[in-house]
Amino acid sequence: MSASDFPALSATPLDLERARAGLGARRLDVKFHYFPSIGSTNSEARRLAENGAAEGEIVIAEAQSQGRGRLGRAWESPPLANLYLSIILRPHLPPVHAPQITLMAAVALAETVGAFLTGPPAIKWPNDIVVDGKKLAGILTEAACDSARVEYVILGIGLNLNYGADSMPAFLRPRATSIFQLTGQPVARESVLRRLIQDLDRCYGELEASGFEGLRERWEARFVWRGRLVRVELGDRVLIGRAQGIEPGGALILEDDEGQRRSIVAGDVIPLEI
Ligand code: BT5
Repeated sequence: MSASDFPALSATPLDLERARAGLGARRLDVKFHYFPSIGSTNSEARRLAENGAAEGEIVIAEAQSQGRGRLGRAWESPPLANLYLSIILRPHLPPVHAPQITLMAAVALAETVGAFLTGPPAIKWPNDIVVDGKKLAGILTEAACDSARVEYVILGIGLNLNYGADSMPAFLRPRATSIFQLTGQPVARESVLRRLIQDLDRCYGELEASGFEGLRERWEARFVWRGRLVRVELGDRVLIGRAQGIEPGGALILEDDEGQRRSIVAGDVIPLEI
């Protein structure tokens, strides 16, 4: 089967009423801002948050012309095939704990996609969901903080659903996948969206109620590189060591040959052994 075998499903715009049906979100009072096409849902969500938008407002688009990853990288966002959304959160967290939103979202996202796959998805610190070594989803969180509190967090999620390999640019094919590629079946995007919001709502509630400790075990259970030798690129520096899990605050623990432990707050992690 190829992507062109299900044009009707892949070309159908999102039915947000269908996604909402039976949603029952408690923590997030979901309100959609829908765009057939947009530059970046994160940028629009930021604009809305700056103008006072409430927690739970969600910018969602069928396509992005300037979908963003971290560090100026691009997120491939072809029309009508996947999910691209950005949720406005106004968490009661000290700024130092803002990175926990990314970790919480990774747990929720892994639980969501796990419901649509036979094999377990893995979490690649800090922001990727991978299956069989290929990236299925990415998270881009952007926070506005002052010294005492987080004003808002934009939680951006790109999740590949009905993205056929033949629709991907060649550079992406060896490193990315989709639910369709993994199962051979197209998936109703509304079902995944509903489930994703429910899982985020639940995990966000847990984070606010009991901190990241309550989610940490589930995060660690899916952590793909525990004990493995990795290279961490920190912009101008490179560190090598074994990834040993995460700290309560969400930093990656890297242990070098001499047993020295370091906390990595942000960076790119590349495995050095299979
Ligand atoms: C991420 O960045 O993984 C965060 C991606 C967040 C995208 C969402 S979509 C909705 C919201 N609005 C936005 O503008 N962004 C968010 P990073 O770890 O930097 O990974 C980027 C890398 O992933 C790229 O350099 C590619 O190698 C790869 N990539 C790009 N598009 C992809 C896709 N559709 N699926 C899988 N991998 C992709």
